[in-house]
Amino acid sequence: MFADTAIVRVVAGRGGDGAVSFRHEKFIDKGGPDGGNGGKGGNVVFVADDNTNTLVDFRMKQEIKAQDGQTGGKQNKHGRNGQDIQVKVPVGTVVMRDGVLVADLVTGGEPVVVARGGDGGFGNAHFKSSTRQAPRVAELGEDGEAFEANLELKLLADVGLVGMPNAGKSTFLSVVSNARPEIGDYAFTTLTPNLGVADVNGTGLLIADIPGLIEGASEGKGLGDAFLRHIERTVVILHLIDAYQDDPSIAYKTIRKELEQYGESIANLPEIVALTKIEGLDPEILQMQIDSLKSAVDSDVQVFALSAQAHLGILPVLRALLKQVESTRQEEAAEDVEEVETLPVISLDQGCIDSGWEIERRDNKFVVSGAKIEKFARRTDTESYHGLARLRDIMRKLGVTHELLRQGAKGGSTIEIAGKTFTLTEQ
Ligand SMILES: Nc1nc2c(ncn2[C@@H]2O[C@H](COP(=O)(O)OP(=O)(O)OP(=O)(O)O)[C@@H](O)[C@H]2O)c(=O)[nH]1
Ligand SMILES: [Mg+2]
Repeated sequence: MFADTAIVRVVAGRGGDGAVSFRHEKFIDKGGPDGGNGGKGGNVVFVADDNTNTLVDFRMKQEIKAQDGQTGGKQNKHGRNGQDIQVKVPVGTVVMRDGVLVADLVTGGEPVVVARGGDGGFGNAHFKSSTRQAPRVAELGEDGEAFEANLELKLLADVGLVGMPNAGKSTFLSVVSNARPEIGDYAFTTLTPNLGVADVNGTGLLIADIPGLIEGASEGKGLGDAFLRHIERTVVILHLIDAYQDDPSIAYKTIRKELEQYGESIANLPEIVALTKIEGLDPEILQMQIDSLKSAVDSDVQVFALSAQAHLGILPVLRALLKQVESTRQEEAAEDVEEVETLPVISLDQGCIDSGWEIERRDNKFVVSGAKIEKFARRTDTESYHGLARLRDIMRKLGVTHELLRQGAKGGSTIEIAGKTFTLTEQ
């Protein structure tokens, strides 16, 4: 079975909790704190794999979960980090979360972290200082990222073959490349995309052949237009048209309309048009067909005539395709250079978490938000006296407490940070 879309829940590992522990030694009544840190939760990692070409495996999976980090132990023993889970996906897989792009796996073998494991909490040994000899506070581990991932496979080919069913797309691919797609004298022989590499003067051209389109494909007629997603990332469209019909420009316009309906990502791609199966055609009739097509296409669109079966007129088409691919790739490379030059340098240093915060009144609560204070709150065990004491201390240092009081909060007021609730002061 072929599948080019799938939905799967990805769950990264939770960080392990830090431990509270004190050294027990002979003759020493109470030693220093020795509770170790929790381990980091494992990441969910996708790797684009050249030998995988469908997302069908994900149709069977409900959830992909990485290992949790382990809790810290006595004697400064750090909890073990949770193991990453690595999953193979086809090259060209796009991962979306709530309509936002998370990852685009365009390079084979390159691992991409899709969901990040939670950090482990610090054990009490971490909180020892000259003024605090016996800290009883330890942090909780943080949850790993978890979300429903929408996967879509969008092939990364140079050339996309489009046309009506039976136009000769698969035959063309089989003649110019190493691919051996199914060919038949009936509509919808091709049910899933085929890929092949054509060798043009020593340069490889990756060509994608998809099922035929018919009028109304964008409304789901025939096999619909879902397979057009595989054409979206190609450089150029090769639109093939069967020469055995009264007026090939009608077929051309029909398919063109479906491409426009699909959207700009395809409608704006450069296009090359070719009449197929011309080996037995009377030259005068062929010329009429070509003229009719030329009057229908935009002035910058080239029109060719070929026969895949008789190996006629193929090379000029391949050369024109290659020329288009090379010039587009050159333009893209130039654009990339410009982007690199103008992009500001963004530091990904985890230490630079925004310490800004704000307070909002909601129901009877004071809700505090802000990256840094929320991170601390997530790591706080609100059941623990020492944990809460530390969080309240951090709130004081960041100036949150002062502002809360100014806004009318009292000792018994409910404070909410990162979904955790507690009172402003110890009651
Ligand atoms: N005479 C002649 N017949 C051809 C030529 N190319 C393809 N055909 C025939 O046309 C029919 C359709 O060919 P396919 O390559 O399967 O067409 P397709 O466009 O892939 O069709 P779908 O997969 O259904 O969209 C087959 O019977 C082929 O043998 C050609 O150059 N000359
Ligand atoms: Mg076919």
